Amino acid sequence: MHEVLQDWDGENALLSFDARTGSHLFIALHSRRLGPAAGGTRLKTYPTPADGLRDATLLARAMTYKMAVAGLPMGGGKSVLAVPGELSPADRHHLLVQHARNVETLNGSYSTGPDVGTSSVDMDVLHEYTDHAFGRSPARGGSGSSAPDTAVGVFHGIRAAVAHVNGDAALTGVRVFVQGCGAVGEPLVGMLVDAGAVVEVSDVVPERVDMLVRKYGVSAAPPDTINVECDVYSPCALGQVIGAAEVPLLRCRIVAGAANNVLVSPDDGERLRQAGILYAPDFVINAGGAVHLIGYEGLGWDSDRVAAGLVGIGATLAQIFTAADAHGISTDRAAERVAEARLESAPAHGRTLSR
Ligand code: PPY
Repeated sequence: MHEVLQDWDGENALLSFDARTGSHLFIALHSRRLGPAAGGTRLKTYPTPADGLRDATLLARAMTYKMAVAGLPMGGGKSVLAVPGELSPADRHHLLVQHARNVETLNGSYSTGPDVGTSSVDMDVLHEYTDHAFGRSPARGGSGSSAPDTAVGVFHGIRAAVAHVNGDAALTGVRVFVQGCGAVGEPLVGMLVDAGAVVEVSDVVPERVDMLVRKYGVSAAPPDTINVECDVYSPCALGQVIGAAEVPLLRCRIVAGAANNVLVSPDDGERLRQAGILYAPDFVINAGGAVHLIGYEGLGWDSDRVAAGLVGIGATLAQIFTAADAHGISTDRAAERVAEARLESAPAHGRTLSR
């Protein structure tokens, strides 16, 4: 675990262990340069506790860059609840309470929200013990699931990428492979089909694939394949799907999906560029969830303002694609430069949320 922290450039990490459930609880607070840190709580089983901590630290860094590029006045953080396996409802509740207490000790320098393995209902539980949980259910005063708006942001991003490659954002007849059809992937499939795209889907849960095939008339690819011939490959499940071994297998012109940390390493961005594949940087294209949560709950935006923020994801990507071409660098690097410029123009010391 110390090695994980030595390899990381974040501000602070909170590590604890819950004996009742055998779970490790991690909060990684990467940067508060642009405001108090925020980022979701991921609940999942990892091969080792150090893998969970590494995931938290890398995801927290991605949140810093996501907020910076999206122009949101927040820093980056992320939580990981590394569970040994499926928990009983009572144990899961217990673990969430422990997590809420940890969040509360940070006094607002970090706020959480839903992520892979957690939902609005879990945020309702956290909120009983801390004020610093975004994404509660509407019945409990929250803005509800951010997943549909994440899908809207990805949809705008796919259009921007198609426009950059084809000179036209129209999706009619464009072949899109959506890998992972959960809370974000499914609404994305619906929007793509409505826009006339030819959609192929895959998921680790066969019933989900069957449902989408019936509901939208899309075709199905086996899970774990990435060499699907298409125009746009849209990874919407877990990250780390594109490494040195995968780039040569890809049969697409564009990679544009909702998953966090899609690339195994930053070098993979350059590998994609050299392969002639346009990559929509994950922390730019998947910012719709953050726009939704921070917009509605942190900044008091109405739905028109949030919708404009989601459209802005496409516009920002178009600028990043153009800048990458102009400088002969990967789109990932071009997006990092946008984030780094915003971060460098901010005061060096983190601020705490005053409300
Ligand atoms: C993400 O975009 O990956 C998030 O974690 C979204 C988020 C943003 C702000 C607070 C909590 C979760």
